Amino acid sequence: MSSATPPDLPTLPGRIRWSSATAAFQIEGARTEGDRGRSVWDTWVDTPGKVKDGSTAEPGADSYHRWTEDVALAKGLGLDRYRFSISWTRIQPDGTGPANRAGLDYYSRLVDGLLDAGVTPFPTLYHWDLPVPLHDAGGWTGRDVVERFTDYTALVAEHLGDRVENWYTINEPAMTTLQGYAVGALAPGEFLLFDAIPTAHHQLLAHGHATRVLRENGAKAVGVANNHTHVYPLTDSDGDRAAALAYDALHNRLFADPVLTGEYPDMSEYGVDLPVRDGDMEIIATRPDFYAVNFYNPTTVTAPAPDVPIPFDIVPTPNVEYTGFGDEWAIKPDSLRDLLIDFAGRYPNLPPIVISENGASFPEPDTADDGINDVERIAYIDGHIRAVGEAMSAGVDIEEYTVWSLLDNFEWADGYTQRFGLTHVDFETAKRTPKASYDWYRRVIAENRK
Ligand code: IFM
Repeated sequence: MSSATPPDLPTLPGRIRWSSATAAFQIEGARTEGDRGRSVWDTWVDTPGKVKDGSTAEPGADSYHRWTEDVALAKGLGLDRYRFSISWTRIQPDGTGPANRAGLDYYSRLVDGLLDAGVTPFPTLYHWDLPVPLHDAGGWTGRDVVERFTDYTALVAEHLGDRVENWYTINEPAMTTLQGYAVGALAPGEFLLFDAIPTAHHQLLAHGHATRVLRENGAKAVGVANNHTHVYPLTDSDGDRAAALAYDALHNRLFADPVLTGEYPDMSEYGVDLPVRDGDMEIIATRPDFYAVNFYNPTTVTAPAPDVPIPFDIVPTPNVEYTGFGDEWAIKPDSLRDLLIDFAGRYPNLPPIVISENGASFPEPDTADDGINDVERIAYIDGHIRAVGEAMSAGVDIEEYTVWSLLDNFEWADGYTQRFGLTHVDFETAKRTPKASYDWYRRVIAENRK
């Protein structure tokens, strides 16, 4: 990766909004404070061997107590918006019943603080922290969770809807289905393979119902944030091209098609029926006000060996550099451009796109006494902002770009081994130190406002 900051700042061919993101479990700490309940991620971190470095999210960046510092960081960047998530277990500790006052008050203070700082709050209702009792009742494999999520949405919307106009419903349903339920790499750690596919339907249905509830409570813009990847066959062989189509269907189309076309891609070859009931598809396909794309890396696949039960084999993307995750996370900004252009062609009624996450982790020290000159992160973000510009020039309607993340934080099963922040966090002291990328992103935002 580049060892020098690019000489000129990336500028886009039109005006967009600029944002940066975090998520509750990854930054808040304060696990039991304010009567927060337990989520599947609490179970995960309490299970020996599940988190790479044996760490927990406690106190982590401790944003529950230091949120004013984080609002100041968002303001200092000149962000239009700050994307954060609301912890279901702070609002309903057991996932049902009346709202917990302390939880509502915490997010209320955060929203007011952002508004006072001139930064628009853009919360996500669900970023993976499913309350344990709901998991015990079947989690996203069952249909009951849809009603529970709708009730939770109503509690939040009734309390914050007077000040929050823009909402993400669910973050990365694809990761919950594929990593959480199919292969068990993330909480809740189920290994259901293709039997995980119904969890996609229940999350998307929950998104559809939440959209209605949020709009009834005055929301101006609602959408789901999906994780997408541009899929490449390793070679031009028929087998590799078939593998690429299969992976594209499972990672991208399974989650985008229902929202944007009202239909699922054909999943019959996996022997799984999606549990669709009358009326579900109309609810899921309620037109979102924007379509949110979390993008990090492309995926290269090849045909699987004959005795393998899945129709693709994921292999390192060749001839590129990689992030701190090694060859699992290839750096290929033009794959973002190509994905966006493909989506605009694939979905004729595509709403405006919001890039709701984009960023990269690189090895960095635990302390930042001498500052952090994260030129690799700058090069990564620079390349992806330019890719957004190229997609805009090709006619794709893009209205927002978001860096993941405002802060170093708890990277799920990878604990603190992967730092994504524009701001370094010393996890011993929770001290925040803006990195070189923070100042660079501030200048990018200012330059693009000229
Ligand atoms: O940290 C995660 C985030 O919670 C969801 N999207 C991807 C990020 C980096 O892995």
